[in-house]
Amino acid sequence: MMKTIFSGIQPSGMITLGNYIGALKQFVELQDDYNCYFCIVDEHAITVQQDRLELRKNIRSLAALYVAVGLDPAKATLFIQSEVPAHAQAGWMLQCVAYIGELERMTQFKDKSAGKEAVSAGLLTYPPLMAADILLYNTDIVPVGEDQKQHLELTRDLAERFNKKYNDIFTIPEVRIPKEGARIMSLQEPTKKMSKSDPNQKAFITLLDDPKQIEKKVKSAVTDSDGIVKYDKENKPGVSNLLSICAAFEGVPVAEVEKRFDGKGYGHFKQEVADIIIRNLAPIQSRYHELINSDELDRILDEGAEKARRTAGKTLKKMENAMGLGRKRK
Ligand code: ATP
Ligand code: LTN
Repeated sequence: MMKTIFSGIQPSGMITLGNYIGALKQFVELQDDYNCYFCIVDEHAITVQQDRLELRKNIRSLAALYVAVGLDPAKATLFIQSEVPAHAQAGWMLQCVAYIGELERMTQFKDKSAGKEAVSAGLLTYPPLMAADILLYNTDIVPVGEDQKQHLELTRDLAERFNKKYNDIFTIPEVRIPKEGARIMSLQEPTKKMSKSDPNQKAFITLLDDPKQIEKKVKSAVTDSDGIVKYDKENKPGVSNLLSICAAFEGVPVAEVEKRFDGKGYGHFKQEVADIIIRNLAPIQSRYHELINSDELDRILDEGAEKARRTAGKTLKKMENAMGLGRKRK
């Protein structure tokens, strides 16, 4: 039987090169060989305050990007998390299986709550909801960027704990992290990951930035004063990051890109990096603009939600039966 893949991206801002290289690009590569579900996890996005209209816009934009990067709705199920109520329901059940201590140890929680006064309870209980997303589809593999590894480990722990305590119903999922570009760094602080909710716009490139913006952002990317294009993550994080971006776009090892710039200065290097990004994003952007206001996009999302509801509903019933909720149903 075909194995199942599930992954999600938060509509918490414009999709960045980090999201593309770490997640979306893998999704496209996997869709032919797996039964795929790709979700727009809007319920995860509201763990931090979102503007209502912005959130709506970002949800639709992410949906259009899913298709524009090459996901084929005939092969992969594309849907919005909040349109499949089983996620929130299963998320609650898994919150009751998770321990506060293990949730407090999550680095994403620590990073996002650091220095804040009012931290939502949802920010802490985010991982059981993510576990619900994954486990509802009997997922075998979860393609994500490096930063999600810890959440995946927790998902496996929760699934195993549930299987042992209640009934053996969950498949234990495996994480899949790309070889190149699993962690694209901020262009302004290359020791920090590129993040779509970074308040500094110059820190990230979005999939919808125009050529001028891309060129400007790459040219102002923080590097070093060596003047040598060489991959050295420790001592040259900025240059290494730009090399990783090229390697990921071209699907070649970093060493190969590095060789091409042997003896070349940063000015030349950055121009080439900008050109590679612009060239690769152009077809995505033109498809995006065709889709964004189309009825086709709504049809895709309606069908996706319907299919997701069917699969998720079956697992939810099994979970309710295992835990003894409500009355026994088939
Ligand atoms: P936010 O800033 O709102 O936390 P984000 O940009 O970190 O968002 P997510 O929606 O949390 O993005 O992540 C979606 C997917 O993109 C995940 O699989 C995540 O691992 C991947 N991803 C996010 N940032 C990067 C990055 N800098 N490099 C590689 N992959 C990334
Ligand atoms: N936690 C992820 C987003 C996410 C996800 C998922 C990823 C929510 N549910 C299920 C994979 C599978 C993030 O912050 N990037």
